[in-house]
Amino acid sequence: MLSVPAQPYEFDFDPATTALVVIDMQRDFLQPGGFGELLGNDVSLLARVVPPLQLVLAAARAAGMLVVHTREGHRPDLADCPPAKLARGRGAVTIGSPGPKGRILVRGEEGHDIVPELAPIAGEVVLDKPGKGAFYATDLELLLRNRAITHLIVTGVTTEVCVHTTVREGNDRGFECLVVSDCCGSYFPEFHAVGLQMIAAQGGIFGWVAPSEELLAVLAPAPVTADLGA
Ligand code: TIU
Repeated sequence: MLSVPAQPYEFDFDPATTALVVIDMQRDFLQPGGFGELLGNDVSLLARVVPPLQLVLAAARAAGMLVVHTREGHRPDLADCPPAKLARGRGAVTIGSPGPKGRILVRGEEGHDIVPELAPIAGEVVLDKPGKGAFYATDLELLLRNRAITHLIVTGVTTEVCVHTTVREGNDRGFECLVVSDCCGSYFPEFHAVGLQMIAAQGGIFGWVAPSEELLAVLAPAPVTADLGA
């Protein structure tokens, strides 16, 4: 059992029963011309999430943890996109419209895929989801229960939208969720800050929050150097 100093108190977990969940680190949210920019956001604000998340991903892999990558998006015929989602924002350009990285938020298009720095490797779960939460209309809960997963370490974008929705869904299903603060990001820094506070407030109403530094210190501790003076 490992113990990470966190808010509101330490998060205890066993890597064997914990999954790292990487939410929607897709070109469509992180790079120009995708869904994030279409919604009026400065997508460059999310780039800072990538370096610490690379370290956490490497540590989770080294610890043999289950890794789940999610992607928000839709079938090419948009049959799984609610009309309300398609219409939201009243834009001329919307989900399914052509963009510089292919059709926006459509599965199989370049923009829909995960940024190369965080590309999944063989054996990892890549979960396509039509909504904000990773449990809605997916087989995520079944996959986790089959692996006896009880704890989730949640990262990705955006903090107050897909990360928050997923943590709320996971918490209601009985999963213990740790959100890694610098491995999540938002187009709105104030939403990021308050979103994290909302998770850990009230004794951890939705879960725990800790920076990657604290997680890495227990998951990937520096190799012990020999005491040559002895
Ligand atoms: N992945 C995710 O958070 N989807 C969004 O639409 N986020 C926004 O912040 N818009």
